[in-house]
Amino acid sequence: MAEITLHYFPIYGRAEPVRMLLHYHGVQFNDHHVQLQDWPGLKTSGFSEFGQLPLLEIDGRRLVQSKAILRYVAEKYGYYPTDPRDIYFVESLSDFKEDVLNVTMPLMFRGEAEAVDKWYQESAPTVLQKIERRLVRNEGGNKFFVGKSLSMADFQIFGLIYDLFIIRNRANLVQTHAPKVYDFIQRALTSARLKAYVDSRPPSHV
Ligand SMILES: N[C@@H](CCC(=O)N[C@@H](CS)C(=O)NCC(=O)O)C(=O)O
Repeated sequence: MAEITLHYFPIYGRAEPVRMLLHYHGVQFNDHHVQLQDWPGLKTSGFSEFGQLPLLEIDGRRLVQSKAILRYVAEKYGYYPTDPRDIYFVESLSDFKEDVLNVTMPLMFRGEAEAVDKWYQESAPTVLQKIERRLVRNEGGNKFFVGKSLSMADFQIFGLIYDLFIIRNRANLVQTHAPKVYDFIQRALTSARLKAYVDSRPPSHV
């Protein structure tokens, strides 16, 4: 089988749901961490169509744009719905997650502790409550985010909550403002492959 390679910086960020889905599904892939000093050369080489990472080499193609990459692997491995209503719920959640990342990633990157704390205190509760409401309106919140089976949205929200709250000692915020989401995270961690991955991955530089 042709090799699959994911190129991204040594951070979780925009590539992590793709890594999580591939690990969960048991897909072998090379997880290439591009070091910052190597990036300017790679960027100007035209390797990435839009001059950004992540980039996934798969099926003889180079795919760019993290959400499109995730959608591609979700379709390929069976985590993308076919019903238009479910597609809407997956995509709107995906866009909401992106809105959150667009705020939090620059904050984390700049490493301004005060601004980060302010975000957790003032904005995080509302974000969590919105995600909780989405989960609860599907099957009472006891299963998946969309429909009756695991979808791309579950990987995105798992990645967002796990990396933004659980590993940053903010699990209490999730328990308080999004208890069903907290249970969802615990359920996801019963997947041996996903758990093995998150327990063994290198720390994110951001
Ligand atoms: N919309 C793009 C954004 C990609 C993006 O901003 N990538 C950043 C890292 S998270 C990057 O490549 N930065 C280096 C650069 O732009 O030179 C996506 O979702 O993939």
